[in-house]
Amino acid sequence: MVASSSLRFDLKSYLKERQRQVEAALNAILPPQDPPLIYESMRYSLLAEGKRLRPILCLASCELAGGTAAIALPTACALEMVHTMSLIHDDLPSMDNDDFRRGRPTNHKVYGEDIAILAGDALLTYAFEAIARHTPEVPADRVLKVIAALARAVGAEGLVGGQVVDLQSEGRDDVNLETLHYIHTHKTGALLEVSVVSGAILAGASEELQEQLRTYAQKIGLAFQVIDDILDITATAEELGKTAGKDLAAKKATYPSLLGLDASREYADQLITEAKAAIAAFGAEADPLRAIADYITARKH
Ligand code: GRG
Repeated sequence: MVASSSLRFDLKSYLKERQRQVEAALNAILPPQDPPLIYESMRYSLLAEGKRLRPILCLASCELAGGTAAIALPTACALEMVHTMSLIHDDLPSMDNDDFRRGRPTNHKVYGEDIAILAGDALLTYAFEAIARHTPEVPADRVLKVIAALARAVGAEGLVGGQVVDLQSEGRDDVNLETLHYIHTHKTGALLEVSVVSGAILAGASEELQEQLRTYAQKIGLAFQVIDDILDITATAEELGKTAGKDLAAKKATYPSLLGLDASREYADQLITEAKAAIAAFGAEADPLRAIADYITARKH
């Protein structure tokens, strides 16, 4: 049962305020420095218009688990840095070869491939430095757990693994649901999962609460990707801030291509119901996470 209080929760204002908070923190934690070119390139993609979903999930989860947003803010920034670097590298000519991202030309289009690769590398390494250096008020064992969980989510067990299988699957017509599931749970789901779980770890959540939040995150992570696949077909490039129809053009296996549009939407709805069921034991303190789950299926970009 979903708490009725979530229906009264003002998600629009919540997201706006949290986006403002995260963007101010990102701007402060990564100011322009020397050598100017690399910092300019890093900031170009990091501060471009994004939903800030991963940092917001981290803050919300930390608060649900009894912590403050302040203790999770450096980790929230790190999550956005990792996410941004994955977008920069994903857009490179050797990967997805995309010209447009977050409503502007992709990083390599502006700075060249060499600097774009280095900007991604620098964002990735700085993410871990930011957590380690800027989380002094949290016990060191929790910070260490967050660093280990993020490293695992990003490497060959997570984003990198998902991206590799995605690249290997390109142009093949025998990609089945199992492979698609692997790609998405690793390429997209792993970072969303660690976003939620890291907030809980920083707050000192019990193992039980961490697992409830992990289930919530896994469900919304998959739903997020199913909706992403649907939007690639149904939304315009203007709405998406990136090229639309790319999956179709590349004949990529997607949930709509394997299940059909209607069944894909039903699947996303079912995942969101399951996500909310995982946190049903909580009251109004879980309203942000419930509302974000609903937003994932309602979003237009
Ligand atoms: C992480 C070491 C390392 C390397 C990168 C390129 C790569 C390996 C992985 C690809 C990961 C990727 C781009 C997954 C897609 C995730 C996704 C659905 C992105 C869109 O997220 P939104 O809609 O974007 O939250 P905004 O711009 O709003 O933040």
